[in-house]
Amino acid sequence: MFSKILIANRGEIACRIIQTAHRMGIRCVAVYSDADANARHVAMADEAFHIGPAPSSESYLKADRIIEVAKKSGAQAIHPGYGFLSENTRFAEACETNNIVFIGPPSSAIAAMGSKSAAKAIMEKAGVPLVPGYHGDDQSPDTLRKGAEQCGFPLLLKAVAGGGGKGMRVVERMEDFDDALAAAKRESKNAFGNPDMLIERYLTQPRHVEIQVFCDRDGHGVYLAERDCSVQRRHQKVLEEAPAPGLSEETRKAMGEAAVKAAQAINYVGAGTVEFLYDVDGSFFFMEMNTRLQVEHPVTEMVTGQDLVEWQLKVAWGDPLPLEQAQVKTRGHALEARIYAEDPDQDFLPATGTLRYLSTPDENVHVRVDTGVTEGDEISIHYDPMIAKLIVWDETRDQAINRMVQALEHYRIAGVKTNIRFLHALADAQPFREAELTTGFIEDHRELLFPKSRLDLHKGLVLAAGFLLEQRKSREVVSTDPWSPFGRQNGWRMNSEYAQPMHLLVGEEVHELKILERDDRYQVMVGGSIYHLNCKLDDDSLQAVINGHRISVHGNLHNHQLVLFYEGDTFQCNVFRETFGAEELAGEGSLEAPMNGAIVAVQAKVGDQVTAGQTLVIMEAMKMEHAIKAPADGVVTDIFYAEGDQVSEGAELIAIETSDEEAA
Ligand code: MV4
Repeated sequence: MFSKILIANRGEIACRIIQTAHRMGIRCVAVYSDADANARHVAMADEAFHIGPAPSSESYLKADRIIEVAKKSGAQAIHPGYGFLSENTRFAEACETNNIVFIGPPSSAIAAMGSKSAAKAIMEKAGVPLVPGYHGDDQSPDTLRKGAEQCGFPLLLKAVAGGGGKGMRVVERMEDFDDALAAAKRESKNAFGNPDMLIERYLTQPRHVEIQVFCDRDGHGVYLAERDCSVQRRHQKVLEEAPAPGLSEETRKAMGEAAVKAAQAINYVGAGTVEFLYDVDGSFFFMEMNTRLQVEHPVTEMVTGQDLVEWQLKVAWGDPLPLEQAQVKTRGHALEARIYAEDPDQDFLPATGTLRYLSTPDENVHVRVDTGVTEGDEISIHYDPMIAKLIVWDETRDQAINRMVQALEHYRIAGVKTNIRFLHALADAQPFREAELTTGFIEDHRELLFPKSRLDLHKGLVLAAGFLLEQRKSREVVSTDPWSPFGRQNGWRMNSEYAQPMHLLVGEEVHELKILERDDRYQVMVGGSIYHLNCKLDDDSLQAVINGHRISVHGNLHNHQLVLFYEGDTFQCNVFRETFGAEELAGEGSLEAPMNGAIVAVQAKVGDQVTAGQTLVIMEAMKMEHAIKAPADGVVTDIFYAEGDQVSEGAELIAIETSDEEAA
């Protein structure tokens, strides 16, 4: 077996590969960009080499540099993971030329699947079912029109050079065909530099079912069950599962055998996926073949009990397949949810920021978390915004869904917007439980997938108050930090008859709460209602009883931003200092922007002598002004922004050298 391999990737897949390699006693070399110097995959590897700046075009896509590192480090093989160089024929060739094993198929197999029409021709010859239609070289309008007539309507025009849903156009009637063809050709010429089209019968309610295949160097092939990846959004997979619900044993076998034939037709070696469109009547048609290990491979691992990276390493080394077809068994049901940094309420706009609080569900036989990040890491614009894959397993699909819903409730992230609440709604939606799986699922069930908040406003406010009060109590005892807002003496008097005010900003509205404390119980008055609150905080976990209803939430307070986590949902508010006046809880002690916002004023110059508490910069964010104050006496050494600049949360605004530092 190899003794040392290089992983030409980053993030969760690099970590996942290293984990298996280490279990097999193989050393791992990582590569990293400027942005990833402190990344988890670098820390996990035995050694790591810097390969360039943050943009992947200057780092993870630099084939020559990576091969150089492999040679320098003595790595015998390169695992490309997915994305980046994983399906790049020139990279696979370059490995071959340099006597480095490419842990993937031969470059000829990657090339064979690169063109849709060539792939279809190969599959047709191998006897793999194709969607009826036309995929010939003759692109004259007459031939295409004849192809359309034979195919029938509705039909789909697909760009030969397209992929991932790009360059497709539905045509409903022959009368529309000529115009649609001309438009599709123009688009494809612009987008892919190739106007060629193929024609397929359009399936209106298809499912995406794909087969995991594996081939060794002796030409033996097996299939390891299938995955249903129908739940997608704009051709991005969101939830995947194995096995595909409702697939008959007969269809499974026929599809599996067709997939192995497809792989063998191109002399495939290693892990591959053959994607099929599966129609309601049980028929299936070849769509495309992915010549890499896929993101969603863990669901296959969970139901087969096999480690696919271990299989890849063995096959790449030249070993025969670990199992024969008859030995491949599946058990139970697995689901995978992709946790992304994105905002479902803003059309899934990718989100960036610091994972300032990150708590993951416990891993066990039912729950697996594949991730490449840890608390404090940055989600940047440079790479895919996937934070983690959450994978669950149980004996039945229904039980697996319950596991997923619960595991999502235990996945808590603050600092970056995520799709966790959306995934929770999706997994818990009745049509999903009933396995109403089609590629239109998300579009067809929008009303279920953007639910109202799981905490009503008053309950959220009362819980927020409870969290803040209990956290302050616990910190009063231990805090010796003079800058801690919890160490302050003004404002609160406990056990007094005077109802203390508290101001919480939710969205754009400030809510005033009045709180009375008596014998460790609180009375919270808000919006004319009175709530009896009893609560206990243990680290970040709050057990509260509100008017006789026991409820538990987790919370994270960062500067003045409080996030409560409840049943997969979050409740967020900003906390004002409890004294009257515009000052807030946060500010002092930090020279960082407390949130995304704009600079309103800079009240210091480089070289100024400033005193503790002096306002240096004023920011506006979420309709409030925030004063950034000097934490101690010192001299301003740098100012990083000017009036009118937009800054993101956590950005250093100003640097001061404190008098202590000077003395030291
Ligand atoms: C189709 C189809 C319906 N009929 N082909 C989209 C991505 C590309 N690889 C193939 N795709 C489709 N091809 C025929 N003849 C519907 C889709 C399709 C789809 C397929 C799989 C997963 C999600 C999808 C979402 C929209 C459309």
